[in-house]
Parts: sequence; C-alpha cells; structure tokens
Amino acid sequence: MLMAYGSPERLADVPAYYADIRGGRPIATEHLDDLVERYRRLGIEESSPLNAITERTRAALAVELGLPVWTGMKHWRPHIADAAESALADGAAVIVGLVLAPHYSELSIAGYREQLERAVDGRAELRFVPQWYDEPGFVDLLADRIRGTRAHVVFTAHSLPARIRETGDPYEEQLLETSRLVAAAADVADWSFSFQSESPTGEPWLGPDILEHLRALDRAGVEAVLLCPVGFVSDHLEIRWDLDVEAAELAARLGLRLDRVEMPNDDPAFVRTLAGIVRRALAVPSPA
Ligand code: FEC
Repeated sequence: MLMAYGSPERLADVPAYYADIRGGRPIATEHLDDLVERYRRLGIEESSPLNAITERTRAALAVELGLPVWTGMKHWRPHIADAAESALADGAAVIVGLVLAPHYSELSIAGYREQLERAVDGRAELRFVPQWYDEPGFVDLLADRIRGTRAHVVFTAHSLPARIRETGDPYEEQLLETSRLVAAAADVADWSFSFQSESPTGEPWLGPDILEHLRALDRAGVEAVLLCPVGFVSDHLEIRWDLDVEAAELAARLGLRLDRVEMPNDDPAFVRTLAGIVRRALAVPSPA
C-alpha cells in the first residue's frame, strides 16, 4: 500500500478535499478561495498533473517489485480504506504500508497508520514502515542533486504545529538528520534547514518559514540558494506553489538567485529505493 497525502483531482473537488484535511473544523472563506486559486494557477481544472505522478510511481514500483501495489490517499480518493478493501478482495494476506513521506510525526505518519490499521482490521498481516528518512538510496539520490553546487543549500520540509515539541516527537530531529546525511554525502558544507507550507490554523508552527529564511540569508549576504526539499518526494502543491511561485517571487524581489532540485517523483533510482524498503519489510516478520 503506497500511501500519499492526496490531491484534488479537479478544481471542483477542492472544497471537499479541504474539508477532509480540516476534519470537520470550520474553514474561513478566504482560505478556501485562496486554495482554489493556487490549484487553478497550477493548471488543475479537470484533471490533476499531481495525481498522475503518484500513479506513475505506483505503476513503476509494482513492476520493480513484481507485486500488486495500491495507492491509498490520506485526504482524497482512492482513500486508504478503499485501497485496503481492494487489496483484501484481491487476496492480500500480508500488506506492507509505505508512506510517500520519509519522516515520522504523530501529526502526520501516525494518521496514515491509523487509517490503514482501521481499514485492514486484522484481516491481513500489516507491516507498516514508520519512517525511512536515513535510507541510503534516498540520501544518495538527493546528494547527487546538490553535489558540486556553489549555492547555499536550504533543505526544506513541511512545517507542523510547534506543540509537537512538547511530546518528544522525532520529526524535527529526523529532518535534520536527513539534511546532515545528504550534505555529508554530497560534500556540501554551506547549508541550512527551513520549514515551509505552514497552514493558517491559528496556532504557532515550527520555523523558520522559508520566506523568512530567504530574507535572513539575503541580509547575511548570500547571493544564490539551491532548495532541496527533504520532507516531500514529489511535485505537488507545496513544491509547485510554495517554493516555485511564492519563494521564487520573493527571491526575485530580493535579487537572490533561487533554484530547486528535481523531486524524486518516479525516478527509477527512487523507485528502486522504495522497492528495497518494501522487500525488507516483507522479509522481516513484524514483532509479535
Ligand atoms: O499537491 C497537493 O494537492 C497536496 C499537497 C500537500 C502535501 C502535504 C503534505 C503534508 N501536510 C502536512 C501537514 C499539514 C497540516 C495541515 C495541512 C494543511 C494542508 C492544506 C493543504 C495541504 N496541506 Fe499538508 N500537504 C498538502 C496540502 N498540512 C492544501 C490546507 C490548506 C493550506 O493550509 O494551504 C493543517 C491541517 C489543519 O488545518 O488542521 C498539519 C505534512 C505533510 C508532509 C507529510 C505528508 O506528505 O503526509 C506533515 C503533499
């Protein structure tokens, strides 16, 4: 079960998609209008180029593994529960759950796990992969994308509400560890880390945010920045809007040169890395 955040398939889906993310909590009209506008500007009308990437990754992983692979989305269709029903109807006795997000947090990966566990409900053996932030193939893939750069490298990941710090959540430390591993493998010494994509939920989120961070780098005399997202693995709204539009517009205003590495998407080396994680999960029985 290859799980992803999920993205609306067409513009008309955005209100229901946003409602799913908010889980019943109210949505301010201006926030919904803003989200619809961001998707519209990314070229989503009747079909989503973002979902097409997940489907290509799924198909390539199935070929690489020689096993059936379903995609289950946390916030859109096909929902994790529906994908689990399809897998069970197909006779799955063992299901490996792998999320297309490498770092564990109780506010992100735990939600995927809960949805999958609830859906399978003991009808198959579940082997859930909670994290893979230090997977050598993933580290090498990102290192290859930044090696040799003369720019200051900024590793990024989705921010989360800062209250995760009160519960010893491993998210921040895992993000920094991926960044350290990638920088070391690429022999890059000039780097920093920044969060991105904070949501307007009315509570403090982890920072610095990428826009604030770019302003600080500019003030410090940095002239060129290479963005290397580590907490995301494909081109989606948070990459194509928050970095390619918002951060790029700010950098242009500051006169800062800004580039971004290619996302792993369905890169064959990335698909082989995912396949290796799945094979290991299949080889090692879960602890009782
Ligand atoms: O391309 C797409 O259409 C979907 C892009 C997308 C990804 C993604 C990944 C993560 N999120 C994480 C946490 C939160 C928290 C909230 C939240 C809200 C949104 C909204 C949109 C959205 N997220 Fe997201 N996220 C993506 C899209 N996310 C749209 C709502 C509108 C907005 O804020 O702009 C706040 C929820 C709330 O309101 O209470 C928290 C984390 C990840 C990375 C891990 C993962 O991929 O699962 C963490 C992709």
